Amino acid sequence: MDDSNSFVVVANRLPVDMTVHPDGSYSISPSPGGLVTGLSPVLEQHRGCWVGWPGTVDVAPEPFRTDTGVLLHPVVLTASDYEGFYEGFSNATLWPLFHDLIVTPVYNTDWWHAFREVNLKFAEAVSQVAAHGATVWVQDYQLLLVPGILRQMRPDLKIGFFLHIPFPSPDLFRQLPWREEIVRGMLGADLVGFHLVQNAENFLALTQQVAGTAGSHVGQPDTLQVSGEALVREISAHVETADGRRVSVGAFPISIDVEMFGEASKSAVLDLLKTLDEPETVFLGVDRLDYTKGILQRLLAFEELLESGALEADRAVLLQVATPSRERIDHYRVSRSQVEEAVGRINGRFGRMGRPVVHYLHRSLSKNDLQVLYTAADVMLVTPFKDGMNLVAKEFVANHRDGTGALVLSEFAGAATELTGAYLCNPFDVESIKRQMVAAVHDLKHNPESAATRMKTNSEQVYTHDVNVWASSFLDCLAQSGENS
Ligand code: GDG
Repeated sequence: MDDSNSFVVVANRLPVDMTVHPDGSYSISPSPGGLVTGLSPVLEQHRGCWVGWPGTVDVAPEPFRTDTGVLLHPVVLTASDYEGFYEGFSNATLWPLFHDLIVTPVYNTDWWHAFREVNLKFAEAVSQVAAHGATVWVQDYQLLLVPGILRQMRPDLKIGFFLHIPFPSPDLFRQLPWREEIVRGMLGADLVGFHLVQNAENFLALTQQVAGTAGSHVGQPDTLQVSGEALVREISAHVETADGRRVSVGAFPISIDVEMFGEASKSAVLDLLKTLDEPETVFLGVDRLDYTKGILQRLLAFEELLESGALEADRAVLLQVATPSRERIDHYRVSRSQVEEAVGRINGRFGRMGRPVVHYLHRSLSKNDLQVLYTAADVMLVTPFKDGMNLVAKEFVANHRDGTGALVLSEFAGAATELTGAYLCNPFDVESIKRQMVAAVHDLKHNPESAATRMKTNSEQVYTHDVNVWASSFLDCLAQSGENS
């Protein structure tokens, strides 16, 4: 196997689904997503390699090339790695901390050790496959330590790091018992990228505190200097590290592959609407079943609108797809049972035989089926308490390029900074969600021109800033970054 790759992506997951059969054999199928689409041209052009976990514990296939020539290099994780690194530190410590403590993070030293060990495994795998002077792009919160470890192992590499989730304010981040190691890990990169300027500013403020210039909270006085202000798709902010490197910091809002989210087949949409008994208004929610996504509050808003008569059960339906996610973690189980209890209650109160008001699926749908739902929906409900970006919102608006439909969007989703035609709500305030749902329905019915202008503003933004813009702007900035000060 060729092991000299000049462009390497490293992410927690490989872009494949691997199934182990009862006889011990396994099959692998590609699972393309936005990240894969955005990076594919670069991966293909540069003899690229993708390092990641194939999704099953204790076994992994040998490295292999995809049809498009990308080398997939699996990292083996044991069941105990998976528990401590993935379910523990990544998803019960970092995830809630970085989403502003919607639930309380757990600080567990064994998990931290597992996190360090697994980050070392990923860094070793990259070090093995990366050519001299290669560009390495590290993805997301599960691999926060990889840039730092890799910098020690391979000073010749150009290293970029992108965080897909929010970066919290320094006051919250400072709770983390291992805060200095994490900051040092991130600063191993030449370019650290976030979705939003606000996230980048939080990170810059934190590094200043590490340097002791803003109150000496974290120690190591006078080792880090911050200059400039974070901008979008440009680098003008830098952190000077103790070893004389200059780390660039910027905002690179992620987007989608617009080709994948055009309008669905008309007949499939008509079939669905017929199955639903031709409702006047179709509300839609599509989320991983995660407590950050605000699914319960959205259901409560729908329920209260039915209760007050602002919506009529004969005329409105809510379709909610909740993709199973992190199901062994307690808070996810609680969240699921709350959502399912609310679905049962609302249907019990307002449904008829053969005509529920909430259609709820707890499974993953094909991209095609998802597209049919997007096209059939009148009002998309995206109401997370906190979200790095939220691609579902962008997929829906790309699907409604003709100006039909309306988007109700949480002001705490990263996408709210770009989708200025959305009906913005505060997801902590059920009244605010209700108001914006009613406003969206009202405009669609009585003010269709205004609704269409809003929707076209949204879709234009996404069509002119797709995932290719995201990937190429990050990689251009990475190419310019990292000069010694
Ligand atoms: C993280 C950050 C950031 C959902 N259900 C199905 C399905 N999906 C797809 C959607 C969308 C993706 O999953 C979800 O992306 P989001 O961005 O909405 O949310 P997270 O999973 O939390 O992603 C987020 C993102 O990373 C990227 O940086 O935007 O803020 O939290 O693409 O379409 N896909 C299929 N069936 C489903 O049932 N096929």
